[in-house]
Amino acid sequence: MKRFENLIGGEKCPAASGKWLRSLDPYRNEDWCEIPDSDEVDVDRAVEAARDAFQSDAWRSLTPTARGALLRRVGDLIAENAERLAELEVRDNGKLLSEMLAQLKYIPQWYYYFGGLADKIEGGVLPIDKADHFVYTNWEPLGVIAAITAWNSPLLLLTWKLAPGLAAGNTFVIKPSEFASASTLAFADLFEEAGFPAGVVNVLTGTGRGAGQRLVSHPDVAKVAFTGSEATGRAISSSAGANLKHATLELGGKSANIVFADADLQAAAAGVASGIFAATGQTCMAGSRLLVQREVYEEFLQAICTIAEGIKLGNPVDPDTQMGPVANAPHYQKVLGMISQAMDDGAELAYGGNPHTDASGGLFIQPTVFRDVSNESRLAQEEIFGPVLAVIPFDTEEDAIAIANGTPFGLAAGVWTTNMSRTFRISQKLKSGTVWVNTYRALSYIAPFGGMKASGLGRESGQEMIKSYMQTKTVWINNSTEAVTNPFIMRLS
Ligand code: TXE
Repeated sequence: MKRFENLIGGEKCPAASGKWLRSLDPYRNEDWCEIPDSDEVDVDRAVEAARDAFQSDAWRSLTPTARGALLRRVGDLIAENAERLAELEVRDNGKLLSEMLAQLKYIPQWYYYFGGLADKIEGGVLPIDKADHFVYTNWEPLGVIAAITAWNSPLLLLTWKLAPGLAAGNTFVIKPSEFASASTLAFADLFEEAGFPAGVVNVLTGTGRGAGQRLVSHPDVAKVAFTGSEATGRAISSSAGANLKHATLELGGKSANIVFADADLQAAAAGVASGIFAATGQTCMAGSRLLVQREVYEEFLQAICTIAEGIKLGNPVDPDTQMGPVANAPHYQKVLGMISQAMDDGAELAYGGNPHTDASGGLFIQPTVFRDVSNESRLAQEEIFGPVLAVIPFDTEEDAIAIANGTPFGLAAGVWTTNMSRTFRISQKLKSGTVWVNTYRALSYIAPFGGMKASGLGRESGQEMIKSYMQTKTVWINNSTEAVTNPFIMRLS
């Protein structure tokens, strides 16, 4: 079986304990590789390597312009290795090769963008209110960043942290999800190939309990950048708070796609299907609630069920496949459990609801649609992270806003309408970090992304985000030749 190793301080190495975890190919439903089962010993070594690299001349003496050049070089290497890395991701999480390859081809843009930004973060000279003082600010990196990622899009989620964080001058210890670590371990090699000093980018694999917990509470970690479940996000936030660390948290969602009767219904149906069935529904931004205005409710529901019925499930590397398997065995059981829970709670199935079996033995679940769902039900309130859509009718714009905002989450929302003034009104009132109008699942390195309420803290991507990996320093220089007037009171004038 293929083995991948940690990267710590520039050295490829197994876990100090010699233990390995197996990783599943969810399409073949068989283990295909082993990754190190790292523990506290490995975490401590990796943080030490990152801390030493942060303090080293090799990293500190690089000008921001030189760091930017390294980021652009790594972007080129990612583009050159896109196919190989996408294939590893697909093997580990069963998502479509077409989707993972499209991500890999776009990922370099984050490195080009933040590489370009590295030497454009300027401090300022302050027009200070004290005579004979020269006061300036500058932006400094935080130190060692712990990046903890989920299994659904390992390299994209990592890049959202790594590109701004490295551009800002930090060093990293990365712990990918134990369910899909192979691509991250292979990806990390590209940084040294690009010329980053050893120890700037370190990766170790292992479980949340075994490696993750120690990493987020390590005293030499300055910030935790996390993508994953709400429950783990809360645990990490508590730990970061108790240890006074910075944290950004990209958590789950229960995003609403809102379809008004005046919408282009054909375009809306395609957008709604992409929001919930693409990636087998395993995206934080999944549009897992569909709100449809009552005049077009039956017609639109029918259109969605027809799309669901026509979806081709199969081998994720086959270009004709539209939906791959669920990424791992515990998650497969969880999604099926939530479907049967919804049925026990009285939800009415409009399509699907069962495992889908084929000769591969893969972990397939039918695209599933529930109709007339109550927004108070668990089906409408809890993130399923699978191809399961809860359809809810509404009458007025106010109803739609109340239903859309009526969950603990606030990651994204989709609005389908041809009424432009409604577009502005509703975008202001939706409590979500992103609002897509007449589109869905659009992302860019230029556009901030992240959640309100239980969907997280902080944002990723966009110019401002580089500063979430930095802190300000204020320097006061007294030019006066006179002695301090009164040493026993604060200098206020
Ligand atoms: O996520 P976790 P899992 C949802 C989805 C899924 C559920 C669980 O519903 O079924 O979360 O998935 C690390 N300290 N999402 O188990 O547990 C862990 O090792 C430090 C939504 O994969 O949140 C992994 O690297 N680290 C989501 C990462 O955290 C810890 C994407 C995520 O694991 C830790 C994925 C701890 N105490 C799943 N516990 C989204 N919103 O995109 C775990 N980890």
